[in-house]
Amino acid sequence: MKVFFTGNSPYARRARLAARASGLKIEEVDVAPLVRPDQPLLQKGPGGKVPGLETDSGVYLCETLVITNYINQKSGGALLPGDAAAQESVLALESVASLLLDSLFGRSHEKRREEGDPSPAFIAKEAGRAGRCYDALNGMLAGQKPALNVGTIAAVTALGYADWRMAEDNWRGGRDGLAAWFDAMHTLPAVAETKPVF
Ligand SMILES: N[C@@H](CCC(=O)N[C@@H](CS)C(=O)NCC(=O)O)C(=O)O
Repeated sequence: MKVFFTGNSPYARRARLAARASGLKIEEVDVAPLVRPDQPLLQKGPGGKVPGLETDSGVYLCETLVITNYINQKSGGALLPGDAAAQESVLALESVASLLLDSLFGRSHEKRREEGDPSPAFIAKEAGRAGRCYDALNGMLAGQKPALNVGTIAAVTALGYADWRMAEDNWRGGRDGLAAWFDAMHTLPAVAETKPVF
């Protein structure tokens, strides 16, 4: 199995963390830069985005949630707890963190758009959504020990992306429990090794 990534992609980081936590043998293939005529992912599917995953039988998968779900299934459930209630909590965490990352990613691109002025209404709406997500993550993760599952992988990645692209959100402000959890997660080698460089 192969996971295709580029260095600072928060979506690809989720797939890489899932790969490392799964216990499976998964090769990580750096396909940067994505913008070039011979971009290799376009040979595999129409999207050309990271992450991508090639299965052992040569099928190509895209979209982070599909990929992490596939890795979890192939690993026999290494990325989700077995207990039904604990599993639902992890999925609830993954869903909030996923929508936070989508919101941050969209706002970051709106701020950096190359043509025309950024939309203040769009930026304000997404900033409000991100604030609610930070609060929800604080409630879910304060006091939790570091561990890798689909929920914590999505959360640490979204917050790492916020540090890089949305420092003005100051997500740590008034959320000491979430900040302590985030720091503790970086004692895990996989998390420290995949941290975005900025
Ligand atoms: N919905 C996709 C988003 C992935 C995504 O947007 N990846 C970015 C890098 S962070 C990308 O590949 N961008 C290249 C492009 O837009 O062509 C997912 O969940 O995997």
